[in-house]
Amino acid sequence: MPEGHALNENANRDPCRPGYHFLPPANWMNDPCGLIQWKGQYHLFYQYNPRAAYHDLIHWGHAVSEDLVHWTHLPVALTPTPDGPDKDGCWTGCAVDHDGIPTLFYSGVFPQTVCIATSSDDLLTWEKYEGNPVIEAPPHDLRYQTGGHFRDPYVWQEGEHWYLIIASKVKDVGGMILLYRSQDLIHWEYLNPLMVGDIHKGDPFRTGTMWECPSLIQVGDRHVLLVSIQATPSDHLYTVYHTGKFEAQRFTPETQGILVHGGYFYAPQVMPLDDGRHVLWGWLKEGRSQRTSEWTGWAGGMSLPLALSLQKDRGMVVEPVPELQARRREHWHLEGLELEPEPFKLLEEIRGDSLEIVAEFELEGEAEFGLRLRYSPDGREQTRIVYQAAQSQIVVERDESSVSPDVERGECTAPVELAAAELLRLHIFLDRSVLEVFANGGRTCLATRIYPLRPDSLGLGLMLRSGRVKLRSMDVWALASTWE
Ligand code: DQQ
Repeated sequence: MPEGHALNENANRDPCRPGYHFLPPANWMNDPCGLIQWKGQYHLFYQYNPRAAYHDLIHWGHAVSEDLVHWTHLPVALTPTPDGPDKDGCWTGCAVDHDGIPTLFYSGVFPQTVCIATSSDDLLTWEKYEGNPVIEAPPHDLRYQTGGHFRDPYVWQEGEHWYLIIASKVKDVGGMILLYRSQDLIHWEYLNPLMVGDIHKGDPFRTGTMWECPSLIQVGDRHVLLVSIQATPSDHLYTVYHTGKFEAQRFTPETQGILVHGGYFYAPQVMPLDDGRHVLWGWLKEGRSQRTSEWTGWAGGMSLPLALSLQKDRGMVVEPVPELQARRREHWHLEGLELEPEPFKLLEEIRGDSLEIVAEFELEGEAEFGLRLRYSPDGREQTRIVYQAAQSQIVVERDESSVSPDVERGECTAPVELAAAELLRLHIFLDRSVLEVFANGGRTCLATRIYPLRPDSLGLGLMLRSGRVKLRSMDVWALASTWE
């Protein structure tokens, strides 16, 4: 095991632990950070407590991949320095290439500050800047309003300047992003707020009390601003995107929306790839108690790598990268099936807890239909992915997803607007306790968690509640785990 990691045998015995999503060897993980492609390799850093399965004394874990699919753990990259500005944790930040010198920006806590570290051995080991912190507090005039909340720096270069945005809040008003500028990455000049939220606004979504993990990327002739929204320190709502223009130190938003629905995907960061793609990962939170996480010895995982792009109407599209097809193993294909109302029948030949499903449905009128998965032979454990045409939404119904009393239940929903006669196309990834659903080419994404306990909760079937629906085609693959 590389330096700084610890194993916990319980983690590998937990049947809910995902097999093909990126996870640390054990213990706690939250935000991806410092994502960078360096000399062709993909480097993933993440918020990490290597000692226990809860958020405490956060380090930066580190892994590398040649293909976005298989990962190798590397030594822990950043460890809090006793008596340093990061003595209580190395929180989220980013990575930049500073004329050939890999440079990490991260949040020192407490108080919250901006610190940097550089590497001279291709990202393997990191040296903290002796003058840390490079920004020691929010701008003086804003100190009272921000309450010292000032974290998650994100840095990029434009012309002869470096820009930095950082998350904050204005007391009783809402979240805020602050903009800074520098020529040397050490001395930073505060410019202005880039965006301020409104805690009273509920439409089209709530914008919370505090913002976290901002990032700004250029996609074609537009910019995309990602912000993760916190309602209370323990209530992470979701990540929202704004498309628009960043010009003359101001961001003018044009469209906005929730990036991934469901309530379990948070704090994503984008890795710009050499081939021009923008690939992002988000933290997948747990949906069971901290007590269970501590018992099983692990908590938190990374989403699949998702490619972000913009449609002509500036709508956001987020799709799993095609490299993931390397995981496909056994394959099943079905086509031309009229869905039938009860009694519900399983697709007898298809079973699994690690599956990829691509399905296309033709529907008439206000149909309600979908799939059941992780289905136990007696139906006591099952999770349903349902499309409700009348409500133009997909719903993941989790009330019976586990016989365990210690799991979050209820519905996770996401809007899916279909044009007249448009097919419903679902792309589903199931990885034991992780369920990610992409509808109609990534126009809608939803991520959620389920924790079936029974080893025979492996069934898959189609269901119809109302209307007429034909399955035009369905492909299912069993997926190999990360370490195969
Ligand atoms: N998690 C980090 C913070 C960030 C939050 C701490 C978001 O830097 O604001 O681990 O999950």
